[in-house]
Amino acid sequence: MKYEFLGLMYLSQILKDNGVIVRLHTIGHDLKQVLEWQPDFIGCGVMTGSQNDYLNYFRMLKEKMNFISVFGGPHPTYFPKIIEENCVDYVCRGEGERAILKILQKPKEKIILEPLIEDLDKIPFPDRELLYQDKKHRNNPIKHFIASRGCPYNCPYCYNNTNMKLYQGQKWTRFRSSENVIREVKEVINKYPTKFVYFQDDTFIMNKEWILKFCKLYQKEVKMPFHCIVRLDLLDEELALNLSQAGCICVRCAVESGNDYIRQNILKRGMTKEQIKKGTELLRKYGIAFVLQNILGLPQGGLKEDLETLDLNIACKPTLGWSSIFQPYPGTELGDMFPEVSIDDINDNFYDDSILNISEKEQRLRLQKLFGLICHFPILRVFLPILLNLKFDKLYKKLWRWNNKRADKILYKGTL
Ligand code: B12
Ligand code: SF4
Repeated sequence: MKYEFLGLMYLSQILKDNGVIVRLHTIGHDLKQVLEWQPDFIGCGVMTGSQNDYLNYFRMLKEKMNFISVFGGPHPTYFPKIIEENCVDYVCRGEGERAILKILQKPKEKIILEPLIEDLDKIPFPDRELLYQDKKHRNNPIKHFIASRGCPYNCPYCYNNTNMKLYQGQKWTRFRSSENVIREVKEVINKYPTKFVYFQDDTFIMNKEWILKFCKLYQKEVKMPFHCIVRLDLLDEELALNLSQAGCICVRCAVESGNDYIRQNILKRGMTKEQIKKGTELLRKYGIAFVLQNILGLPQGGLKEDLETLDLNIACKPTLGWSSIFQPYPGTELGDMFPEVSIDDINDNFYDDSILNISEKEQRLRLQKLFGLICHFPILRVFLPILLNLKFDKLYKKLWRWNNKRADKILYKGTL
């Protein structure tokens, strides 16, 4: 686990505050301990792609002991039908802080969806001890945080859109106060080895007033290098300056497609090429390293459109040009355009293959592997028509890994 699973840590703190004893178990590790401990409840946070691993594991556990199982996290949120599985006793849809306490009372209803918590400052800080008992996590110099919940945009390939529908009539996008976030960051820095702060918010700069205040406070009170995710159309001179002064040394931002029709009409990004280029110019001007994220293999386009994406990236000179292959996630607007795709067809990686019957598939899968390398060495661009037809897939995968590692060193300024 390179990432910290904040959702579970948030729930653990809520449970501990309510007198519950909580332990972390990673599937496949120290099963004997779980069997000896005999917990009353076992919960899991599941993302689409790994649901069958969890179901199989819980089936095995259920054969060995009695306990109540609780399935939460994104997958059960969007696919509550998982309750029909014998090994699933409760499903928590959406935010778990209120739901988990309700489930402890063993209610009759089996699918729990509680209203959103309006004031995020009221949520206790995540229980880091849960994860940091493991030295590898404790000593990881990069510590993760989240300052907001939700995103106001409506990209049809993203589950954010699905959440908005789930919580219709409630305020989906919410922010913690800057003071609250900074208090948590300081607590973590003082208690655990930390050299780098990683914000995993969907769009960290969506509220200009909030982010400007945050930057000032962070610069004064924390000063540690940090990462966040930005939308390039929201970046302006003032924001880029403030982010860089506060210590933001790297960001991730999505271009998604270099083809105007696909980006604007299919992916509904609401972002022009000019805005993308201007945003990246600002990042370069203020010395902020950046990863550009892209989606290749969209069925509405072919290799030509994927190459347009590459060319736009090359023009933006990213620290890392990064791309994945389009996955039609059922339950998202774009995913539902492919009813032949079942949720069990989706695997947990979107790099190696496309489950759709896309044109020029082999070449486009190769382009995904070579994407970052060509952005870094644009001189290779002229050789692409040849490179994409060579069956050097193993080599391309190695180059892809090498280039990601190279970029990580720059992005995190040697903290890794
Ligand atoms: C960081 C992140 C990751 C990290 C770590 C994930 C993690 N579990 O924390 C990594 C890199 C591993 C990751 C991987 C992927 N991710 Co991701 N990721 C995120 C991101 C940006 C933040 C997660 C986070 O910390 N949220 C904040 C916490 C507080 O919320 P939470 O985790 O949802 O937890 C709350 C509830 O879900 C619930 N809950 C969670 N667990 C449990 C357990 C129980 C028992 C209960 C009762 C409740 C409960 O209570 C929590 C507190 O309210 C989210 C977007 C987002 N904003 O949430 C996408 C998101 C979760 N990822 C998504 C996707 C698509 C993926 C990938 C499939 C991408 C890919 N193809 O590679 C993979 C999945 C790999 C896999 N199958 O295991 C989708 C979800 C898709 C889905 N249907 O599952 C999201 C929602 C992005 C989006 N908007 O579409 N991801
Ligand atoms: S901006 Fe990002 S997080 Fe927000 S809806 Fe679009 S893809 Fe999802």
